[in-house]
Formats: sequence, C-alpha cells, structure tokens
Amino acid sequence: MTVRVGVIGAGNIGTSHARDLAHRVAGSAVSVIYDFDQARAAELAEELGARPAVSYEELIAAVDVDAVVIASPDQFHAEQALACLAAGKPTLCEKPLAPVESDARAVLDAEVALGRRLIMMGFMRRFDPGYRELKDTFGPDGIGDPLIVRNSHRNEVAPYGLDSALSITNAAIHEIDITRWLVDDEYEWVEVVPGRSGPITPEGQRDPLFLLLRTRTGVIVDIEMFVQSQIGYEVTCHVTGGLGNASMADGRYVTIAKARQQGHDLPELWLGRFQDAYRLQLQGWVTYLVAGGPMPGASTWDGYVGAIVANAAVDSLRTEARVPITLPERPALYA
Ligand code: ISE
Repeated sequence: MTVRVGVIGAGNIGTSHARDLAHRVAGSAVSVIYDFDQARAAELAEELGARPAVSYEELIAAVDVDAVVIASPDQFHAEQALACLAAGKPTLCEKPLAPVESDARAVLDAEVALGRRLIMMGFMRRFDPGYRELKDTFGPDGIGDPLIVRNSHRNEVAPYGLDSALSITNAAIHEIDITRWLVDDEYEWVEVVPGRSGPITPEGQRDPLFLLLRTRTGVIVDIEMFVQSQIGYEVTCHVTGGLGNASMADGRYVTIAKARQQGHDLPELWLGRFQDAYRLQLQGWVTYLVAGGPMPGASTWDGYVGAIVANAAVDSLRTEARVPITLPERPALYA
C-alpha cells in the first residue's frame, strides 16, 4: 500500500517533507500540494509528479489524499488541523500546534470528541539520533537520573523575521518539547530573562533570551535562545545526571583540530542539522499509517502542552515574573 500524501505549504519545510515523502520514505507518494503562492505549489507539484490544489480545503477533501502534512505558517496550523480531523484524515502537523493556547485547545478538544488520534505533531527532534543517544545515557548504567538540562538554540539571523514572542512559540518550543521528552516530566514554572541585546537585534526586540524552567520532580532546565546570533544554526544540549553528565554539542559533527584552531562547520539552517530526524519522523509516520501500532511521535496532547508552556513563557517575558504552569488532566485518549 502506498500512502498518498497531500502537503499544505510549499515553503522551506513543506518542500523538504514533500521531497522526502516522494523520494526517501518507503511506502509514500505525494499526490497534491497546496500553497497560498500557487505558482510555488505548481512548480513543486510538477517536480514530484503531483498536482496543485487551489485551497487547503480542496486538498484535504481530495479522494487521492490519504493523509495530510501541514507545513504552513504557524498561525494556520490549528484551523487546518481541525479541517483534517473533520475529514477524518491522519495528519502530520508541523510544530507548533498553535501559537495561541486556546487555538491548540480547540484542536485537542476536537480530537478527544472524535475519540481517535489522527494528529502526530512534527516535533522531529524526538527522532534525532543525537537526542536519542543522549536519552540512552540516562539510568544507573549511564549518567544516572537527569538533574539539570541546559539547552542552547541559535540561528544565524532570525528566520522569517521572528520577533521575541515568536522566538519562544516557534523556536524555543523545540527545547520545551524535547526536554519534556528527555526527562519524562512536566514543567512546574517558567521564567524568562531577557538580557542585553546582541549587535543586530532589531529595536524593540529582546534577543538573546534565557528561559529557566523547573519540572515537577525538580529537574532544572534552561534554554538560551538567540535568533540573531550571526554564528550559524547551532543546537546543543548538556545533561547533568546524578552519576555523570552527557553532552550533545552536535551529534552529527566531527571536531577537527588544525593550525591551532578547533571546530566544525555549522549549517545555515535547521534543514541541514536535522535532515535525518525529519526523514526518520516521516518514515515512522508512514510505517505507522500502513502497519498500525502506537503512534511513534508526539501527540496533540504534546502539542497542547507545548502551547501552554510557550504561552506562559511569553507572559513571563512580558511581566518579567515567574509564571506557574498548570496543566489540565491528560485525556484518556493520550494515556
Ligand atoms: C524553525 O521554525 C524550526 O522549526 C527549526 O527547527 C528551528 O530550530 C528554528 O530556529 C525555527 O525558527
């Protein structure tokens, strides 16, 4: 069986997903592509032997679309996810589920009312070999239980003109999710500390930001978020456990020392760093659609929790106060 996928959004990540589904994932093909820029959709559709749709509604309803990838701008994810649920189509929804908590909640409620899990969230770092290896170091034979998780996430320049709030809801949300997954715990509070601005931080924006969080069992988590770093795309994670520590400076890179310099190349964008994770995520999703079994990636519940924590962090950025995080009870659908 071939899963015929409709891809909403033919930008950076939509194009990458569509090409992976067409060429590098077993068991899938791309049948329909929608983008608000119709010429862009038509061009990608032609490249992949698919056809363009004139609206996302047309794409979701198409009989030759078995499953949908949502890779549109963040603010459209929730309404498109709701349309996929209404049509009963399995969906891989790019993060975030929604920038605003109430929109994420509407999707969660709709899926719970449906009584079936149709949405997998595109938190692709859960498929990244680097983070998986890091998680494998936890436990009595490794570094013990995690006590402190220190993350950094740097972009060369702010992608799509990200402002400070978006650098939390669009970008730091990756660390919010992956750390929750790593330590298998929920957050208790978040505090955002905006510092002195970097040299190219636009007027009125706060960048870098430092997010401090603590989980219910007391794991201390920090996230340095610097979208105008000029360094390149760089993601790190260091975990201190009760018996040792483990570092993912960048799992995929070999460090070279030469002529009194030591280092490795950095990619310009996340597509370079996380290309395997994106492909492995799509393969996991397609295999699950064909063969069944437990959903291999993040759920709508995870997307909703991400939105709650990110919104609390944005409140903290505004008020410069620590913001408690309270989660509603997890619906049985996500047990
Ligand atoms: C972007 O939207 C992503 O999702 C990337 O994975 C992230 O690392 C980047 O900083 C975001 O802006």
